[in-house]
Amino acid sequence: MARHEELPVPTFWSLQAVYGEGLQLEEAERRFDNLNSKFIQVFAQPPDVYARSPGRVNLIGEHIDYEGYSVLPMAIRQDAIVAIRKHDSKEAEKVLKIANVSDKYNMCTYPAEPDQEIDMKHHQWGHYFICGYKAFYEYVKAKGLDVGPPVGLDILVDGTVPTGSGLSSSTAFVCSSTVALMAAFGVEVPKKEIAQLTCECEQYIGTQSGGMDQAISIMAKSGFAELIDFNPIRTTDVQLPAGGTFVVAHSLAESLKAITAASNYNNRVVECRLTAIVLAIKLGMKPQEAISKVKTLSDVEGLCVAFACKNGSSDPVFAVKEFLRKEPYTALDIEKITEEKLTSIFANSSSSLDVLNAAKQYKLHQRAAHVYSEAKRVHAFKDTVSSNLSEEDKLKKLGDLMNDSHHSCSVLYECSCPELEELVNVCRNNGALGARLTGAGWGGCVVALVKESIDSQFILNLKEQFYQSRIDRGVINNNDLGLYVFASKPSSGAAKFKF
Ligand code: NG1
Repeated sequence: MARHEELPVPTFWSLQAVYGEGLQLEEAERRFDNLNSKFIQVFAQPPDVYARSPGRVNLIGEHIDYEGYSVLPMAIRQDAIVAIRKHDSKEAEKVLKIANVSDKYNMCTYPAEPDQEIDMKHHQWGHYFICGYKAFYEYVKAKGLDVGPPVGLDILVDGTVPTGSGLSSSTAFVCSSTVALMAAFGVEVPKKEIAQLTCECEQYIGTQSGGMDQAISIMAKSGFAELIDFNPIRTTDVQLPAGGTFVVAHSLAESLKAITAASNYNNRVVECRLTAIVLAIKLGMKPQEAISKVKTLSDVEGLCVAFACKNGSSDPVFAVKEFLRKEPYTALDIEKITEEKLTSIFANSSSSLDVLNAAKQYKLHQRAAHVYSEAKRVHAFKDTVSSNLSEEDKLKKLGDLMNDSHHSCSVLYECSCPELEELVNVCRNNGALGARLTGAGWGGCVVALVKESIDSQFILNLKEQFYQSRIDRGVINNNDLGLYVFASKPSSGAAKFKF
Protein backbone atom coordinates (compact mmCIF):
# COMPACT_ATOMS: atom_id res chain seq x y z
CA MET A 1 0.00 0.00 0.00
CA ALA A 2 1.25 3.50 -0.83
CA ARG A 3 2.51 5.48 2.14
CA HIS A 4 0.18 8.19 3.36
CA GLU A 5 2.42 10.99 2.03
CA GLU A 6 2.54 9.44 -1.47
CA LEU A 7 -1.26 9.79 -1.82
CA PRO A 8 -3.03 12.86 -3.22
CA VAL A 9 -5.03 15.18 -0.97
CA PRO A 10 -8.40 13.43 -0.50
CA THR A 11 -11.62 14.71 -2.08
CA PHE A 12 -14.85 14.57 -0.06
CA TRP A 13 -18.48 15.08 -1.02
CA SER A 14 -19.64 15.78 2.53
CA LEU A 15 -18.22 17.71 5.48
CA GLN A 16 -18.44 14.91 8.11
CA ALA A 17 -15.28 13.20 6.91
CA VAL A 18 -13.24 16.19 8.03
CA TYR A 19 -15.33 18.02 10.60
CA GLY A 20 -16.90 15.01 12.36
CA GLU A 21 -20.16 15.51 14.19
CA GLY A 22 -21.78 17.94 16.62
CA LEU A 23 -20.78 21.55 17.13
CA GLN A 24 -17.76 21.39 14.89
CA LEU A 25 -19.82 20.06 12.00
CA GLU A 26 -22.52 22.69 12.58
CA GLU A 27 -19.89 25.43 12.51
CA ALA A 28 -18.41 23.98 9.29
CA GLU A 29 -21.87 23.82 7.67
CA ARG A 30 -22.43 27.49 8.51
CA ARG A 31 -19.05 28.46 7.08
CA PHE A 32 -19.55 26.55 3.83
CA ASP A 33 -23.11 27.91 3.38
CA ASN A 34 -21.82 31.39 3.96
CA LEU A 35 -18.93 30.90 1.54
CA ASN A 36 -21.31 29.66 -1.13
CA SER A 37 -23.80 32.52 -0.79
CA LYS A 38 -21.10 35.21 -0.49
CA PHE A 39 -19.36 33.75 -3.53
CA ILE A 40 -22.53 34.13 -5.59
CA GLN A 41 -23.08 37.61 -4.17
CA VAL A 42 -19.57 38.79 -5.08
CA PHE A 43 -18.89 36.85 -8.29
CA ALA A 44 -22.45 36.09 -9.52
CA GLN A 45 -21.70 32.35 -9.93
CA PRO A 46 -21.08 29.50 -7.47
CA PRO A 47 -17.54 28.13 -6.89
CA ASP A 48 -16.33 25.02 -8.75
CA VAL A 49 -14.61 23.48 -5.76
CA TYR A 50 -13.38 24.15 -2.18
CA ALA A 51 -10.14 23.27 -0.40
CA ARG A 52 -9.26 23.47 3.29
CA SER A 53 -5.95 23.26 5.09
CA PRO A 54 -5.48 23.53 8.87
CA GLY A 55 -3.24 25.59 11.15
CA ARG A 56 -0.92 23.77 13.49
CA VAL A 57 0.56 23.91 16.94
CA ASN A 58 4.16 22.88 17.22
CA LEU A 59 4.64 20.71 20.31
CA ILE A 60 8.43 20.75 20.21
CA GLY A 61 11.25 21.57 17.76
CA GLU A 62 11.31 25.33 17.33
CA HIS A 63 13.42 27.16 14.74
CA ILE A 64 15.15 24.00 13.64
CA ASP A 65 13.18 22.96 10.53
CA TYR A 66 15.14 25.40 8.37
CA GLU A 67 18.32 23.89 9.79
CA GLY A 68 17.27 20.47 8.48
CA TYR A 69 16.13 18.97 11.79
CA SER A 70 12.97 17.02 12.58
CA VAL A 71 10.05 18.71 14.35
CA LEU A 72 6.91 17.48 16.10
CA PRO A 73 3.72 19.47 15.43
CA MET A 74 0.03 18.55 15.29
CA ALA A 75 -2.73 20.08 13.16
CA ILE A 76 -5.46 22.04 14.94
CA ARG A 77 -9.13 22.20 13.92
CA GLN A 78 -8.92 25.86 12.86
CA ASP A 79 -8.30 26.13 9.13
CA ALA A 80 -8.45 28.20 5.96
CA ILE A 81 -11.05 27.34 3.32
CA VAL A 82 -10.63 28.58 -0.24
CA ALA A 83 -13.55 28.53 -2.69
CA ILE A 84 -12.51 28.92 -6.32
CA ARG A 85 -14.02 29.31 -9.77
CA LYS A 86 -12.04 29.12 -12.97
CA HIS A 87 -13.07 31.42 -15.80
CA ASP A 88 -13.44 30.25 -19.35
CA SER A 89 -10.27 30.77 -21.40
CA LYS A 90 -12.31 32.73 -23.98
CA GLU A 91 -13.20 35.44 -21.45
CA ALA A 92 -11.22 38.59 -22.15
CA GLU A 93 -10.56 39.59 -18.52
CA LYS A 94 -7.71 37.53 -17.08
CA VAL A 95 -7.58 38.67 -13.49
CA LEU A 96 -7.26 36.90 -10.15
CA LYS A 97 -9.85 38.35 -7.76
CA ILE A 98 -9.29 37.35 -4.15
CA ALA A 99 -12.01 38.21 -1.65
CA ASN A 100 -12.49 37.32 2.02
CA VAL A 101 -15.64 36.63 4.02
CA SER A 102 -14.28 38.95 6.71
CA ASP A 103 -14.73 42.71 6.21
CA LYS A 104 -11.25 43.17 7.65
CA TYR A 105 -9.77 42.18 4.29
CA ASN A 106 -10.38 44.15 1.09
CA MET A 107 -10.59 42.36 -2.22
CA CYS A 108 -7.12 42.03 -3.82
CA THR A 109 -6.62 41.72 -7.57
CA TYR A 110 -3.59 40.45 -9.44
CA PRO A 111 -2.83 39.72 -13.08
CA ALA A 112 -3.13 36.07 -14.13
CA GLU A 113 0.56 36.01 -15.15
CA PRO A 114 2.15 33.12 -13.17
CA ASP A 115 5.67 34.60 -13.33
CA GLN A 116 4.65 37.83 -11.61
CA GLU A 117 6.88 39.17 -8.84
CA ILE A 118 5.39 39.48 -5.37
CA ASP A 119 5.86 43.01 -4.10
CA MET A 120 7.33 42.23 -0.69
CA LYS A 121 7.77 45.88 0.24
CA HIS A 122 3.98 46.36 0.10
CA HIS A 123 2.51 43.53 2.09
CA GLN A 124 -1.05 42.51 1.14
CA TRP A 125 -3.01 39.54 2.45
CA GLY A 126 -3.67 38.31 -1.10
CA HIS A 127 0.09 37.77 -1.59
CA TYR A 128 -0.30 34.40 0.14
CA PHE A 129 -2.65 33.21 -2.58
CA ILE A 130 -0.12 34.31 -5.18
CA CYS A 131 2.50 32.13 -3.42
CA GLY A 132 0.19 29.18 -4.01
CA TYR A 133 -0.50 30.33 -7.58
CA LYS A 134 3.18 30.49 -8.42
CA ALA A 135 3.73 27.11 -6.76
CA PHE A 136 1.01 25.58 -8.88
CA TYR A 137 2.39 26.88 -12.17
CA GLU A 138 5.96 25.99 -11.22
CA TYR A 139 4.77 22.46 -10.54
CA VAL A 140 2.88 21.99 -13.79
CA LYS A 141 5.80 23.47 -15.74
CA ALA A 142 8.33 21.20 -14.02
CA LYS A 143 6.16 18.15 -14.73
CA GLY A 144 5.43 19.20 -18.32
CA LEU A 145 1.64 19.21 -17.69
CA ASP A 146 -0.59 21.22 -20.02
CA VAL A 147 -3.19 23.23 -18.11
CA GLY A 148 -3.74 25.71 -20.94
CA PRO A 149 -3.00 29.44 -20.85
CA PRO A 150 -3.62 31.33 -17.57
CA VAL A 151 -7.28 32.30 -17.05
CA GLY A 152 -9.16 34.59 -14.68
CA LEU A 153 -9.99 33.16 -11.25
CA ASP A 154 -12.54 34.10 -8.58
CA ILE A 155 -11.48 33.23 -5.06
CA LEU A 156 -13.18 33.60 -1.70
CA VAL A 157 -11.41 32.79 1.56
CA ASP A 158 -12.60 32.01 5.08
CA GLY A 159 -9.90 31.56 7.71
CA THR A 160 -10.34 30.68 11.40
CA VAL A 161 -6.66 30.37 12.36
CA PRO A 162 -5.89 33.56 14.33
CA THR A 163 -3.34 35.65 12.39
CA GLY A 164 0.08 36.45 13.84
CA SER A 165 -0.44 33.77 16.45
CA GLY A 166 2.31 31.26 15.65
CA LEU A 167 -0.40 28.80 14.56
CA SER A 168 0.42 29.08 10.86
CA SER A 169 -2.49 31.05 9.53
CA SER A 170 -0.34 32.03 6.55
CA THR A 171 0.52 28.43 5.72
CA ALA A 172 -3.10 27.29 6.09
CA PHE A 173 -3.95 29.92 3.46
CA VAL A 174 -1.03 29.10 1.12
CA CYS A 175 -1.74 25.36 1.30
CA SER A 176 -5.50 25.67 0.83
CA SER A 177 -4.86 28.00 -2.13
CA THR A 178 -2.47 25.55 -3.77
CA VAL A 179 -4.79 22.58 -3.20
CA ALA A 180 -7.78 24.58 -4.50
CA LEU A 181 -5.86 25.46 -7.66
CA MET A 182 -4.87 21.84 -8.17
CA ALA A 183 -8.50 20.81 -7.74
CA ALA A 184 -9.79 23.53 -10.09
CA PHE A 185 -7.33 22.49 -12.82
CA GLY A 186 -7.73 18.75 -12.18
CA VAL A 187 -4.08 18.13 -11.26
CA GLU A 188 -3.43 15.30 -8.75
CA VAL A 189 -0.19 15.56 -6.77
CA PRO A 190 1.23 13.40 -3.92
CA LYS A 191 0.96 15.15 -0.57
CA LYS A 192 4.69 15.20 0.07
CA GLU A 193 5.26 17.05 -3.21
CA ILE A 194 2.63 19.66 -2.31
CA ALA A 195 4.31 20.06 1.10
CA GLN A 196 7.70 20.64 -0.55
CA LEU A 197 6.29 22.99 -3.14
CA THR A 198 4.24 25.12 -0.76
CA CYS A 199 7.24 25.41 1.56
CA GLU A 200 9.40 26.76 -1.23
CA CYS A 201 6.73 29.11 -2.53
CA GLU A 202 5.78 30.58 0.85
CA GLN A 203 9.32 31.94 0.87
CA TYR A 204 8.20 34.37 -1.87
CA ILE A 205 6.64 36.32 0.96
CA GLY A 206 10.17 37.09 2.16
CA THR A 207 10.66 34.75 5.11
CA GLN A 208 13.24 32.02 4.70
CA SER A 209 11.01 29.51 6.45
CA GLY A 210 11.51 25.78 6.89
CA GLY A 211 8.94 23.18 5.85
CA MET A 212 7.24 22.26 9.12
CA ASP A 213 3.99 24.17 8.69
CA GLN A 214 3.26 23.10 5.15
CA ALA A 215 4.16 19.47 5.88
CA ILE A 216 1.76 19.17 8.81
CA SER A 217 -1.00 21.23 7.18
CA ILE A 218 -0.99 18.98 4.11
CA MET A 219 -0.21 15.61 5.71
CA ALA A 220 -1.74 15.63 9.21
CA LYS A 221 -3.86 12.68 10.34
CA SER A 222 -6.70 12.99 12.80
CA GLY A 223 -5.69 11.70 16.26
CA PHE A 224 -1.92 11.92 15.71
CA ALA A 225 0.87 14.43 16.12
CA GLU A 226 3.57 13.87 13.50
CA LEU A 227 7.33 13.62 13.68
CA ILE A 228 8.38 15.36 10.46
CA ASP A 229 11.76 14.66 8.91
CA PHE A 230 13.09 16.73 6.02
CA ASN A 231 15.19 16.00 2.92
CA PRO A 232 13.12 14.12 1.93
CA ILE A 233 9.92 15.04 3.77
CA ARG A 234 8.58 12.10 5.75
CA THR A 235 6.05 11.84 8.56
CA THR A 236 5.81 9.36 11.44
CA ASP A 237 2.61 9.17 13.48
CA VAL A 238 2.99 10.01 17.16
CA GLN A 239 0.15 8.89 19.42
CA LEU A 240 0.15 11.25 22.39
CA PRO A 241 -0.27 9.70 25.86
CA ALA A 242 -3.77 9.43 27.25
CA GLY A 243 -4.62 11.69 30.16
CA GLY A 244 -2.91 14.78 28.75
CA THR A 245 -4.30 17.71 26.75
CA PHE A 246 -2.54 20.48 24.90
CA VAL A 247 -4.00 23.89 25.65
CA VAL A 248 -3.18 26.65 23.19
CA ALA A 249 -3.28 30.20 24.59
CA HIS A 250 -2.60 33.44 22.74
CA SER A 251 -0.31 35.99 24.38
CA LEU A 252 -2.24 38.68 22.46
CA ALA A 253 1.05 40.08 21.21
CA GLU A 254 0.77 39.81 17.43
CA SER A 255 3.85 38.41 15.74
CA LEU A 256 4.23 40.20 12.40
CA LYS A 257 6.67 37.72 10.96
CA ALA A 258 6.79 38.95 7.37
CA ILE A 259 7.21 42.57 8.43
CA THR A 260 9.86 41.98 11.11
CA ALA A 261 11.75 39.33 9.08
CA ALA A 262 15.01 41.27 8.75
CA SER A 263 15.49 41.63 12.49
CA ASN A 264 13.75 38.48 13.73
CA TYR A 265 13.02 35.37 11.66
CA ASN A 266 15.43 35.82 8.74
CA ASN A 267 18.02 37.21 11.13
CA ARG A 268 18.11 33.86 12.91
CA VAL A 269 18.32 31.95 9.61
CA VAL A 270 21.33 34.08 8.61
CA GLU A 271 22.92 33.75 12.05
CA CYS A 272 22.60 29.95 11.81
CA ARG A 273 24.21 29.89 8.36
CA LEU A 274 27.11 32.05 9.58
CA THR A 275 27.50 29.86 12.66
CA ALA A 276 27.60 26.74 10.51
CA ILE A 277 30.25 28.25 8.21
CA VAL A 278 32.40 29.42 11.13
CA LEU A 279 32.16 26.03 12.84
CA ALA A 280 33.12 24.26 9.61
CA ILE A 281 36.20 26.47 9.23
CA LYS A 282 37.20 26.04 12.87
CA LEU A 283 36.85 22.29 12.40
CA GLY A 284 39.27 22.25 9.49
CA MET A 285 37.37 23.14 6.31
CA LYS A 286 38.84 25.74 3.95
CA PRO A 287 36.84 29.01 4.09
CA GLN A 288 35.90 28.89 0.39
CA GLU A 289 34.72 25.31 0.66
CA ALA A 290 32.72 26.05 3.82
CA ILE A 291 31.02 29.02 2.18
CA SER A 292 30.02 27.06 -0.89
CA LYS A 293 29.05 23.79 0.80
CA VAL A 294 27.70 24.56 4.25
CA LYS A 295 24.12 25.80 4.35
CA THR A 296 22.80 24.69 7.73
CA LEU A 297 23.91 23.59 11.18
CA SER A 298 22.90 20.03 10.33
CA ASP A 299 25.55 20.13 7.56
CA VAL A 300 28.32 20.54 10.19
CA GLU A 301 26.86 18.36 12.92
CA GLY A 302 29.00 15.41 11.79
CA LEU A 303 32.18 17.47 12.13
CA CYS A 304 31.09 18.72 15.57
CA VAL A 305 30.26 15.21 16.78
CA ALA A 306 33.55 13.80 15.42
CA PHE A 307 35.38 16.47 17.40
CA ALA A 308 33.29 15.80 20.51
CA CYS A 309 33.96 12.05 20.22
CA LYS A 310 37.72 12.62 20.30
CA ASN A 311 37.09 14.32 23.61
CA GLY A 312 34.85 11.70 25.16
CA SER A 313 31.48 13.29 24.26
CA SER A 314 28.92 12.75 21.52
CA ASP A 315 27.26 16.13 21.85
CA PRO A 316 27.76 18.69 19.06
CA VAL A 317 27.37 21.43 21.68
CA PHE A 318 30.79 20.34 22.96
CA ALA A 319 32.31 21.77 19.75
CA VAL A 320 30.14 24.90 20.05
CA LYS A 321 31.54 25.54 23.53
CA GLU A 322 35.08 24.93 22.35
CA PHE A 323 35.06 27.04 19.18
CA LEU A 324 32.47 29.78 19.56
CA ARG A 325 32.76 32.48 22.19
CA LYS A 326 29.68 33.60 24.07
CA GLU A 327 30.25 37.30 23.36
CA PRO A 328 28.51 38.42 20.18
CA TYR A 329 30.52 38.66 16.94
CA THR A 330 30.57 41.72 14.70
CA ALA A 331 30.46 41.34 10.91
CA LEU A 332 34.17 42.17 10.88
CA ASP A 333 34.98 39.43 13.43
CA ILE A 334 33.24 36.89 11.22
CA GLU A 335 34.82 38.18 8.01
CA LYS A 336 38.27 37.60 9.55
CA ILE A 337 37.34 33.92 9.82
CA THR A 338 35.48 33.53 6.50
CA GLU A 339 38.02 35.65 4.57
CA GLU A 340 35.07 36.94 2.57
CA LYS A 341 32.65 39.82 3.04
CA LEU A 342 29.28 38.80 4.45
CA THR A 343 27.56 40.80 1.72
CA SER A 344 29.35 38.64 -0.83
CA ILE A 345 28.44 35.37 0.95
CA PHE A 346 24.75 36.36 0.80
CA ALA A 347 24.90 38.27 -2.50
CA ASN A 348 22.20 36.09 -4.07
CA SER A 349 19.62 36.57 -1.33
CA SER A 350 18.08 40.02 -1.02
CA SER A 351 16.23 39.10 2.19
CA SER A 352 19.55 38.03 3.75
CA LEU A 353 21.16 41.30 2.66
CA ASP A 354 18.31 43.07 4.48
CA VAL A 355 19.33 41.12 7.60
CA LEU A 356 22.98 42.18 7.27
CA ASN A 357 21.87 45.77 6.91
CA ALA A 358 19.82 45.63 10.09
CA ALA A 359 22.16 43.51 12.25
CA LYS A 360 24.79 44.98 14.55
CA GLN A 361 26.07 41.72 15.98
CA TYR A 362 25.66 37.97 15.68
CA LYS A 363 25.23 35.51 18.55
CA LEU A 364 26.78 32.42 17.04
CA HIS A 365 27.33 30.40 20.22
CA GLN A 366 23.80 30.84 21.55
CA ARG A 367 22.03 30.08 18.25
CA ALA A 368 23.98 26.86 17.69
CA ALA A 369 23.49 25.74 21.29
CA HIS A 370 19.73 26.19 20.85
CA VAL A 371 19.48 24.39 17.52
CA TYR A 372 21.55 21.35 18.51
CA SER A 373 19.88 20.95 21.91
CA GLU A 374 16.36 21.49 20.52
CA ALA A 375 16.96 18.88 17.80
CA LYS A 376 17.80 16.37 20.56
CA ARG A 377 14.70 17.28 22.57
CA VAL A 378 12.46 16.44 19.62
CA HIS A 379 13.77 12.87 19.57
CA ALA A 380 13.64 12.65 23.37
CA PHE A 381 9.96 13.69 23.15
CA LYS A 382 9.21 11.02 20.54
CA ASP A 383 11.16 8.38 22.49
CA THR A 384 9.30 9.26 25.68
CA VAL A 385 5.94 8.84 23.96
CA SER A 386 6.87 5.36 22.75
CA SER A 387 8.66 4.32 25.98
CA ASN A 388 7.44 1.88 28.62
CA LEU A 389 7.04 4.60 31.24
CA SER A 390 3.67 4.93 32.97
CA GLU A 391 1.31 7.50 31.39
CA GLU A 392 1.88 9.73 34.42
CA ASP A 393 5.68 9.61 34.08
CA LYS A 394 5.47 10.12 30.33
CA LEU A 395 3.41 13.27 30.77
CA LYS A 396 5.82 14.61 33.37
CA LYS A 397 8.83 13.99 31.14
CA LEU A 398 7.13 15.55 28.10
CA GLY A 399 6.31 18.59 30.22
CA ASP A 400 9.95 18.90 31.33
CA LEU A 401 11.13 18.74 27.71
CA MET A 402 8.67 21.49 26.77
CA ASN A 403 9.91 23.66 29.63
CA ASP A 404 13.53 23.12 28.55
CA SER A 405 12.57 24.00 25.00
CA HIS A 406 11.01 27.25 26.14
CA HIS A 407 14.06 28.16 28.19
CA SER A 408 16.28 27.58 25.16
CA CYS A 409 13.99 29.64 22.85
CA SER A 410 13.82 32.42 25.37
CA VAL A 411 17.44 32.64 26.55
CA LEU A 412 19.53 31.26 23.69
CA TYR A 413 17.39 32.00 20.63
CA GLU A 414 15.77 35.14 22.06
CA CYS A 415 12.49 34.68 20.22
CA SER A 416 10.19 35.22 23.21
CA CYS A 417 8.62 38.49 24.41
CA PRO A 418 7.31 39.80 27.78
CA GLU A 419 3.70 38.71 27.09
CA LEU A 420 4.80 35.15 26.22
CA GLU A 421 6.96 34.98 29.36
CA GLU A 422 4.05 36.14 31.52
CA LEU A 423 1.67 33.62 29.95
CA VAL A 424 4.14 30.71 30.26
CA ASN A 425 4.50 31.52 33.97
CA VAL A 426 0.73 31.75 34.48
CA CYS A 427 0.39 28.32 32.82
CA ARG A 428 3.06 26.76 35.01
CA ASN A 429 1.63 28.32 38.17
CA ASN A 430 -1.72 26.76 37.34
CA GLY A 431 -0.58 23.18 37.06
CA ALA A 432 0.75 22.89 33.49
CA LEU A 433 3.22 20.02 33.30
CA GLY A 434 5.06 22.07 30.71
CA ALA A 435 4.50 25.29 28.79
CA ARG A 436 6.37 26.90 25.94
CA LEU A 437 6.04 29.42 23.16
CA THR A 438 5.02 27.76 19.92
CA GLY A 439 5.81 28.77 16.34
CA ALA A 440 8.18 31.54 15.41
CA GLY A 441 7.66 33.45 18.69
CA TRP A 442 8.12 37.20 19.29
CA GLY A 443 4.41 37.09 20.13
CA GLY A 444 1.70 34.60 19.27
CA CYS A 445 0.77 31.53 21.27
CA VAL A 446 1.91 29.33 24.11
CA VAL A 447 1.22 25.60 24.17
CA ALA A 448 0.77 24.02 27.60
CA LEU A 449 0.54 20.34 28.48
CA VAL A 450 -2.04 19.81 31.22
CA LYS A 451 -3.74 16.80 32.73
CA GLU A 452 -7.05 16.23 30.96
CA SER A 453 -8.80 16.11 34.34
CA ILE A 454 -8.00 19.79 34.99
CA ASP A 455 -8.13 21.35 31.53
CA SER A 456 -11.43 23.24 32.00
CA GLN A 457 -10.35 24.66 35.35
CA PHE A 458 -6.94 25.47 33.86
CA ILE A 459 -8.56 27.51 31.08
CA LEU A 460 -10.77 29.32 33.63
CA ASN A 461 -7.66 30.19 35.65
CA LEU A 462 -5.92 31.57 32.58
CA LYS A 463 -8.97 33.65 31.90
CA GLU A 464 -8.88 35.11 35.38
CA GLN A 465 -5.13 35.59 35.68
CA PHE A 466 -4.09 36.55 32.14
CA TYR A 467 -7.06 37.54 29.99
CA GLN A 468 -9.44 39.35 32.37
CA SER A 469 -7.27 42.48 32.70
CA ARG A 470 -6.95 42.54 28.90
CA ILE A 471 -10.70 42.16 28.47
CA ASP A 472 -11.17 45.05 30.93
CA ARG A 473 -8.77 47.19 28.89
CA GLY A 474 -10.67 46.34 25.70
CA VAL A 475 -7.77 44.43 24.08
CA ILE A 476 -10.15 41.56 23.36
CA ASN A 477 -13.83 40.98 23.69
CA ASN A 478 -15.06 38.57 26.37
CA ASN A 479 -17.18 36.73 23.79
CA ASP A 480 -14.11 36.02 21.66
CA LEU A 481 -12.13 34.33 24.43
CA GLY A 482 -12.65 30.89 22.87
CA LEU A 483 -10.65 32.06 19.84
CA TYR A 484 -7.66 32.84 22.00
CA VAL A 485 -7.52 29.95 24.46
CA PHE A 486 -8.65 26.41 23.72
CA ALA A 487 -7.78 22.77 24.30
CA SER A 488 -6.75 21.07 21.09
CA LYS A 489 -6.79 17.50 19.81
CA PRO A 490 -4.74 16.48 16.74
CA SER A 491 -6.85 17.20 13.69
CA SER A 492 -6.66 16.09 10.03
CA GLY A 493 -4.80 17.68 7.12
CA ALA A 494 -5.75 19.26 3.80
CA ALA A 495 -8.89 18.18 1.92
CA LYS A 496 -10.87 19.09 -1.19
CA PHE A 497 -14.66 19.32 -1.28
CA LYS A 498 -17.01 19.04 -4.22
CA PHE A 499 -20.75 19.36 -3.66
P1 NG1 B 1 5.00 30.36 12.31
O1 NG1 B 1 4.80 30.11 13.70
O2 NG1 B 1 3.87 29.94 11.46
O3 NG1 B 1 5.41 31.75 12.06
C1 NG1 B 1 7.52 29.73 11.50
C2 NG1 B 1 7.93 28.97 10.24
C3 NG1 B 1 8.25 27.50 10.53
C4 NG1 B 1 9.19 27.35 11.70
C5 NG1 B 1 8.66 28.16 12.90
C6 NG1 B 1 9.61 28.14 14.08
C7 NG1 B 1 6.72 29.89 8.31
C8 NG1 B 1 5.65 29.68 7.32
N1 NG1 B 1 6.86 28.98 9.26
O4 NG1 B 1 6.23 29.36 11.86
O5 NG1 B 1 8.80 26.92 9.35
O6 NG1 B 1 10.51 27.72 11.37
O7 NG1 B 1 8.44 29.51 12.55
O8 NG1 B 1 9.83 26.85 14.52
O9 NG1 B 1 7.46 30.85 8.21
